[in-house]
Amino acid sequence: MWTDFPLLLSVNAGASVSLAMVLYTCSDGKAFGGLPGPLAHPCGRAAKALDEAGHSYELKTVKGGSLKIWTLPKRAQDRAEIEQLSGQRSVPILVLDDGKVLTGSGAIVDWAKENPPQAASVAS
Ligand SMILES: N[C@@H](CCC(=O)N[C@@H](CS)C(=O)NCC(=O)O)C(=O)O
Repeated sequence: MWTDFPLLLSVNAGASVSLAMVLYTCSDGKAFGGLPGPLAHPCGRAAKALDEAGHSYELKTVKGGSLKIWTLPKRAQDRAEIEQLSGQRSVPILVLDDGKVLTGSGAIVDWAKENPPQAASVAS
């Protein structure tokens, strides 16, 4: 039988939940990020910028890629998590400690340059 039972939530004011940053890339991961200019692979470019800035993060690779046309039939399935997180299917995306999502290598590279690890953890 259902009774009016108060929902008790225990909140520890001093506690903080720390989530690791997650970089999602295609299956090429960090590869080819150091190639010059337009030849650099977007996912590798994002990873390189984070590495050079000294950020630690979890790397998750997803299947598919616009040039890998044989993966097209499974694109929606392969990129479901990316779509849920960012509203589109392209990688790289970076999920910050606070849950904010950065989409695209340009945004990730800019963020890495502007937010050294210490500033990033103080701000969150
Ligand atoms: N302009 C984007 C391009 C990113 C891009 O081409 N990503 C590929 C993987 S390397 C991708 O996910 N393409 C979309 C798709 O496969 O659906 C950026 O610089 O981040």
